[in-house]
Amino acid sequence: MKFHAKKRQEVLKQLNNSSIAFLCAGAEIKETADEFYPFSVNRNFYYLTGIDEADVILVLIKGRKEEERLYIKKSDPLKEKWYAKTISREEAIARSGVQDVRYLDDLKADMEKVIAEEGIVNVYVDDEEDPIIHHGLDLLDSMPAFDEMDVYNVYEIVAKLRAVKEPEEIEEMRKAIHITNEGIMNMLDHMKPGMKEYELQAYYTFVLNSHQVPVSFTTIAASGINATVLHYSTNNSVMQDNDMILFDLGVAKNRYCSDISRTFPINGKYSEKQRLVYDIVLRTQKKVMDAVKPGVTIRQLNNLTLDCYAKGLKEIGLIEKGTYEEVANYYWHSIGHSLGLDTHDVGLGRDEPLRPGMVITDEPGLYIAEWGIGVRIEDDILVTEDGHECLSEEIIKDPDAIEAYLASRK
Ligand SMILES: [Mn+2]
Repeated sequence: MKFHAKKRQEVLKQLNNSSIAFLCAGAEIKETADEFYPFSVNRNFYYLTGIDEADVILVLIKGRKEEERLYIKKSDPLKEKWYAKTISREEAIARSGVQDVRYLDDLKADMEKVIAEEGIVNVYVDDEEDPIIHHGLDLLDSMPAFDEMDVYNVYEIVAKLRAVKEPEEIEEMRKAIHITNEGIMNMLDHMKPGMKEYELQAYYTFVLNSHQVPVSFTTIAASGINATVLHYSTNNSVMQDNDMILFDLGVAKNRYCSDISRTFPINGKYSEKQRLVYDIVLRTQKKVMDAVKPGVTIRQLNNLTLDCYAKGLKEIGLIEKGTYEEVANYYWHSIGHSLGLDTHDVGLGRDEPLRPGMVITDEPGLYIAEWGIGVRIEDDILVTEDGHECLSEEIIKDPDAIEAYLASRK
């Protein structure tokens, strides 16, 4: 992708004068014995470099002149016979566009030189507060030259940039959504009462594996009353004939996430009550989508949701007065969130006006435990100059179309 160099320039612009910023890819984390967890790159580092590999450090220098450098590991021929090759200087240059690529062994000595020659007095690390992940603080501890300096956080600067997507990023998300759709359709083709939720989920996972992509978060496959638990993910119940199944799932394509929810009738036909609830959620979801445009906030969209629900739930006799407090018994999350390199992506506050290039989810749900019914419908929406584009338009959600499709299966 071509935007990394541009983003590094934007970060450099926002640093205080006489500063160094460190952005670390992160390290592999040991699971047990000689096994490691799948590597999960620091997304801010990845955003600025396009490099998805452990133990690489990006250094941005804003001294008397501006500079960018990458520090990589020296290759270890014996290790490479056991595992994979680590990134070479040529590859690092090609992927990131950073021309000055050096070895980690030289980092400390180099930094002492830079501090002296460039008059550096500030240092930025990339510090994620929740969960507490310090990308770079250990590094500073190991370099006494930084002891007396003011320490700043580069996290917010990068997070703000990440909230508005480049066209290449949106393309990756479109690919993730296509694969998600394929996985959902494969489940619909095999869905029948009596299966375990995880058996049906296996048809989804099969499609992901055949594209060699991981899930973007733990798949939720919640039938019947399980769907009233927002993050149910044990997925081990038997799917009953007259129940629905709620899926909340996604794919990560080159780390770019999709996040989709759909709720299907297990036997192919919604019951009257299920259809009542489904229609309220779908009507609300469409109303929210229609309202997405630059300037609107997530909080405003959520209030719109509450208004729709107050009316809808009163109509079907579940609430009396139509207050937000009553609605909160059946809907207690928010209408959506930013989507990108993280499923719950960074950089967009609830009261922040949407801007063109942002991608958000539109995911109202209703959870009616006394009826054993939970419905959530979620699409991924791109904010455009004059409104929005639903990126996940292709994924079936009209209830008549769903019933017709399920009836047409062989
Ligand atoms: Mn979501």
